Amino acid sequence: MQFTSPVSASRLVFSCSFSSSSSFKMARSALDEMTTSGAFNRTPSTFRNLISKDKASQFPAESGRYHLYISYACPWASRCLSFLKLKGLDSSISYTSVKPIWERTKEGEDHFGWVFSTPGAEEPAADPDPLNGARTARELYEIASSAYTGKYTVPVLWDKKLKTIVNNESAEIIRMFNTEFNDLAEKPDLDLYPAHLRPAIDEVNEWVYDSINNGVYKCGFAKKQGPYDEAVEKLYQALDKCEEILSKQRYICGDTLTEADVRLFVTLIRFDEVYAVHFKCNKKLLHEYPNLFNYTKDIYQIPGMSSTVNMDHIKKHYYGSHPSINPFGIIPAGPNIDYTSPHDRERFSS
Ligand SMILES: N[C@@H](CCC(=O)N[C@@H](CS)C(=O)NCC(=O)O)C(=O)O
Repeated sequence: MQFTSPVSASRLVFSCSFSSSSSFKMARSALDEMTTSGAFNRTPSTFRNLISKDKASQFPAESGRYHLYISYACPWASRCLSFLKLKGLDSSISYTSVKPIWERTKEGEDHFGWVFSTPGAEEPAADPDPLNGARTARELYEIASSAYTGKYTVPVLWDKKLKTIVNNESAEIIRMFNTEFNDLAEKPDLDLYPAHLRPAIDEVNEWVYDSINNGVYKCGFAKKQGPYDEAVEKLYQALDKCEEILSKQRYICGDTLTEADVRLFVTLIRFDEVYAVHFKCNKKLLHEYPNLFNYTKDIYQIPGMSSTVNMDHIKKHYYGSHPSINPFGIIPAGPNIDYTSPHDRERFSS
C-alpha cells in the first residue's frame, strides 16, 4: 500500500469504493473481497484525514482529543498501537480493543464483524466503547457517516470533539503518531520515519506489504489453487530476502529501528501461531529462519512492544472468525513460542 501525500486536513475526505463482486448496500468484510479468479483483493480505506501539529487545522494534535479503536488481533491496528507505545502517547491518546471474535453486527443481516464488550462482562483485554456506547465497530462508521458502505475495519482513529472518524488507514495513522504529537509525546526525538531513510523505508514497505503483510492474507483467503500458489511463492521469496538482509544488519533498513520494522513485525509475530496453519503458510516456519526469528524476539523485547501483542486475542480471532476457512472454530494448541527468550541481535551493535 502506498502512503498517499498529505491530504488537506481542512477538508473531510471521504470516498466509497465498491468491489465489482459486492452488491451496493450490503455490509461486507474481508472475506467478500474476491476477484473472479479466486484471489483476495483488499480494498482501500476511506477516511483519510490527517491530524496536524498546526493548531489552526481541522484536526489539531491535542491531548485527550483522539481515541484509537483497535483489535489486538489485527496486525494493522497493532502497528498503530505499537507507535502509540513507542512514542509514549499513552497519556494523550486513549484506546480500546474490541472482542477478538467477530459477531453478527445487525439483527437479520449476515454481516459479521468487530463488537465491543458489554459493561460487566468478563472479557480480558476487551472493553465496552467508552465514548459512544457502540455495540459494534460498524456503529462507529454509521455515526461518522450515514452514507458509508465500505468495510467496518479497525484501526479507527476517532475525534471525540467532532464525533467522527479522522482516519482508518494504519499506514497514515502511524505517520501522524510519529510526527504530529511530538509536543505531547514522551519520546519526541524518536523518529521512525527519518528523512534520510525515507526512500529505503518506502521501498521496503512496498514489497513487505505486498508479499508479506498482505501476502499472508492472499494465501489464506485464496479460493483457487493458482492464486494461492502465486501468493505463497511471493511470500517465501520475500521472507528469504528478509532473512538475507537481517543476516547482515540488525534492522530491515539498517542499524536503527524504523517504521518498516514495526510493519514487518506485526506479521512475523502472528506467523507460526496463526498464518502457518490458518492461512496455509507452512512451507517454512518463522522459527526455522534464524535471523528472522531472533529479529522478531528483538523487536518484541523493545519496551512497550510486548504490551501490543495479545496472543489469546490473535488466535481466537483468526481461528474463530473465518468459518469458510475453519468451520468449527477449533484453535490449534501450539506452538506457544516464547518471544521473551534471549536473541542474538546485539551482535550487530557497535
Ligand atoms: N488498510 C487498513 C486495513 C485494516 C483491516 O483490514 N483491518 C481488518 C482486521 S485485521 C478488519 O477490521 N477487517 C474487518 C472486515 O474485514 O470486515 C489498515 O491498514 O488500516
